[in-house]
Amino acid sequence: MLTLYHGANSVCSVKVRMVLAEKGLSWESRHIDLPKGEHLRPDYLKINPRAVVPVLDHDGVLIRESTVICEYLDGLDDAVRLVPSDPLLQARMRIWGVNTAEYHDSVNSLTFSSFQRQMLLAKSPEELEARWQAMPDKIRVRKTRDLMEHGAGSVFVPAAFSKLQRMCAEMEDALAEHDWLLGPDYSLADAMLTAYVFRLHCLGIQAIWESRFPLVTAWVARVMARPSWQAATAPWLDAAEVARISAIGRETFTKYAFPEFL
Ligand SMILES: N[C@@H](CCC(=O)N[C@@H](CS)C(=O)NCC(=O)O)C(=O)O
Repeated sequence: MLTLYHGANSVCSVKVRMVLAEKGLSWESRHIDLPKGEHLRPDYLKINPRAVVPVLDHDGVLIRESTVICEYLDGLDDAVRLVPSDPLLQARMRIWGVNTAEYHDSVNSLTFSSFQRQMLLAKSPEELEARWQAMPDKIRVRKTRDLMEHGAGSVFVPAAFSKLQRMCAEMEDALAEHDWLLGPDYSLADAMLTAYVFRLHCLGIQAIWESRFPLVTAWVARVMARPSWQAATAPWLDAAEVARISAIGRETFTKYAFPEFL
């Protein structure tokens, strides 16, 4: 049995849910409420001492790291194969996988300078202090605090926009000759990248690609038309929540320093 410890609106969780949907695998949900800090509780720290989601439990064996989980899931059956068989395409797919660490860090900066900033600012000083104390990664604590304190004025935000522009440029290059990132066939690379695009779409800042990357814009329309987009997101984030996040995202990023992206 497959059980996924995941967060409703966590990009890394969306990434794994996207692959589960593309593969048509059935799974059980163990929802971890990140805003409430459930990932910092002792029982979850036994599942993942790094205090992050997602974690896959396959018949009692735990697998961590979303990119690794995605490839693991693909290997479970042959009905739909998302990992290409050609070694060169596999290498290219894994480069996308490695790059997701940077994409994640960048969307995380936009997330915690906008709607998750509001979630943190609503907490009491005592609650916040307890949260910082419980987070095992103290560098992450410093970054999150900076984003909470300075919002879109944080030093991390222009760096994030610049790296996300690079992500789009890399995608535009890859899409020059085919519809999908590795060629004519949809693959794990497309499924993984969809999660980051989903977050930016939720934040209402699609202009990052719509302003200058036509092939990425067409790719986004294609991934949004796949049933996996709805399956991986709709049960966990209703339209009202997406509209709320989008309003905050637009407000945060137009008000400050980045009109060229919007
Ligand atoms: N490299 C990890 C990153 C996991 C990660 O950072 N997950 C975020 C949600 S997308 C999280 O759990 N954040 C908790 C926190 O920020 O305290 C992966 O890809 O699985």
